[in-house]
Amino acid sequence: MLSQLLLLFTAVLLCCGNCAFATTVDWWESATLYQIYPRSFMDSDGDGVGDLNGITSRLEYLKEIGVTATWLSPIFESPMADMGYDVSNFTNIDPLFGTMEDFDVMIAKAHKLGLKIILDFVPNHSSDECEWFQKSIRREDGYDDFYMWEDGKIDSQTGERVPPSNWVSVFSGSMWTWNEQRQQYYLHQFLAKQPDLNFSNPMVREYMQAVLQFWVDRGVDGFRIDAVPHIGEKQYANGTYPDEPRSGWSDDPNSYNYHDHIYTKDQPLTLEVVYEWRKFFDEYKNQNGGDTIALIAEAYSSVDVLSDYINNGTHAGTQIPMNFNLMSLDSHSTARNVEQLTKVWMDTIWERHHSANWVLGNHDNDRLATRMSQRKVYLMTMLVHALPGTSVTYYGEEIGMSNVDTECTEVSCEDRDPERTPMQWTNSAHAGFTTGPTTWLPVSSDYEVINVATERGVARSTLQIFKGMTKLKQTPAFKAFKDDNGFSFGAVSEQVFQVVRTAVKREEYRILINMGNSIEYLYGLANQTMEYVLLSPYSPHSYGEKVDLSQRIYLMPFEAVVLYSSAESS
Ligand SMILES: *[C@@H]1O[C@H](CO)[C@@H](O)[C@H](O)[C@H]1NC(C)=O
Ligand SMILES: *[C@@H]1O[C@H](CO)[C@@H](O)[C@H](O)[C@H]1NC(C)=O
Ligand SMILES: *[C@@H]1O[C@H](CO)[C@@H](O)[C@H](O)[C@H]1NC(C)=O
Ligand SMILES: *[C@@H]1O[C@H](CO)[C@@H](O)[C@H](O)[C@H]1NC(C)=O
Ligand SMILES: CC(=O)N[C@H]1CO[C@H](CO)[C@@H](O)[C@@H]1O
Ligand SMILES: [Ca+2]
Ligand SMILES: [Ca+2]
Repeated sequence: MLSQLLLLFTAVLLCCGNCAFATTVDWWESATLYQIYPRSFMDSDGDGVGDLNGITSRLEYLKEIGVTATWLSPIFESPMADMGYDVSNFTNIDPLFGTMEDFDVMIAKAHKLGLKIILDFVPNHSSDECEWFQKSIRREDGYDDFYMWEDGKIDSQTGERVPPSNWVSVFSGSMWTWNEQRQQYYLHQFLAKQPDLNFSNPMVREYMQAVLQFWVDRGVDGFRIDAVPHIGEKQYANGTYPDEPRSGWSDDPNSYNYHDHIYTKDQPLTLEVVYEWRKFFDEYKNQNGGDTIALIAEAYSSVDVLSDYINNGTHAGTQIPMNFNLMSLDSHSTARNVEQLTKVWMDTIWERHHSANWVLGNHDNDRLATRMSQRKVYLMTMLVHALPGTSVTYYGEEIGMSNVDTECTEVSCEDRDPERTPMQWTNSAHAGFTTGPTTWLPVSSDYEVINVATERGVARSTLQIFKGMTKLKQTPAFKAFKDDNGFSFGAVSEQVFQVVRTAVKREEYRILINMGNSIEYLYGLANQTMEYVLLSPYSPHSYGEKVDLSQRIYLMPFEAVVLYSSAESS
């Protein structure tokens, strides 16, 4: 009897261990995420700058291409010293993008269409023009410790006042800037115009939580948190700040790479804050109902650190710490390189949390077509949607937009402008982005060929492949990815990457991607016959054609295919 009970117990325990993952898949776990850079998506009023009404007018497009949720780069009130990543009021819309009413209309329409809206939250700092910072300079009641103020040290040799530590900001130069009025240094991990908030201060935490609440009350479905690792800094109990050691990667003491950032990145305080936000969202959902609020983190950190951001064993944090590994692929990368990069994630994060996401690009990096070449865009599109988990696409990548040579203008002079140019909608003036005479950044010269309207009409365009893949993501075989044997993937030759997705009822999809420029022959891949259901531009195969995988099969250079079989058909 006792042993039977024990057996029963063990069975239950085992099942909890394994089956907890096998049950339901929450919306964010297999979502198709899409990043919009609001300045460049769609202009509604002819001033050449994208805006909220523009986005609202294109929500049907997002629906059409199978997007689950879109995250918007910052739309908050800002002096735009860092393109909106310097927020002066966290609960106001910048007039450049529209009004709060425009925002409400956008959210309402998105929800009606079944789309979710995720906002970019920039907590590591505010603009120096934020009222909080102004109050802090004046040491107004409650705001005294809102930012990171310090007297600095007296250099024993020169007798001069020097910053409290040797820390170098991400954009180079000291992380500490002297403020004449307050007669103290303040800390800024980024620009001097972006003073860091003091997250050891309970009032700061309270204010930032109130900001999050403000937006979820307005219907926002999640947040992408900017620059997460930079939230907390190390300070000793005696009030001093430890200098950071040399990294050996740079000889320029003013460069961010000069130091190893062991005291200004991924500090325990940062994890604590992330856990606090997640707790707040979970409680909010428990009280108000609705879907899970997603917390996405931008953190260029190691997988071990990312693992702790998700869950450190006792506390849950971000559901989606963005996985930037695939962004290191270039035009020479092979299927084996893809395998190595995916393995890094699967061996740690998947092992520990059964969670995966794949990011191909964003507003801080070269476009996919530029990094890997135009004809590999659809290969990567197939890859990120074939892999289990969440896919993240930067606007314009679904049609294969490239970097554009931009020149400095009064509005912007950024080395990151080339990947931020206007979305290419049609082959008419300004690619249909605006009805006005100019655009804030130039439209790519390739817009007459690479645009939504044209690609919509071509059966095997990059856009149609994107749509085909997002549709597959909705099938049981793709949704069942937490079950044992739900998927497998890896390189089947140096150049061919394979992903197999299987549903419980023996429905199977097999995605084969040839990353190389020669014909690839594969022998005895599986003991079954499958059917071609999705084909890349250079494929000589046709839809509905059958292929016997126990025999030799071939893939043309840069060919990618999706094969299908079900228990009935084989
Ligand atoms: C932000 O703007 C709102 C509305 O104008 C205002 O009520 C609030 O005090 C502002 N907050 C800050 C920090 O300036
Ligand atoms: C941050 O706030 C805490 C709590 O209010 C305070 O003790 C600490 O001195 C502040 N830190 C800085 C660098 O101002
Ligand atoms: C402050 O504490 C740290 C760590 O315990 C120590 O290394 C440092 O020398 C102390 N500094 C001063 C000025 O007491
Ligand atoms: C997880 O983080 C929390 C909050 O920072 C901490 O109190 C707890 O000890 C950590 N748990 C583990 C297992 O490290
Ligand atoms: C990682 C990183 O640098 N993220 C953002 C943090 O904030 C700065 C300054 O606002 C942005 O430029 C970065 O993109
Ligand atoms: Ca506009
Ligand atoms: Ca900080």
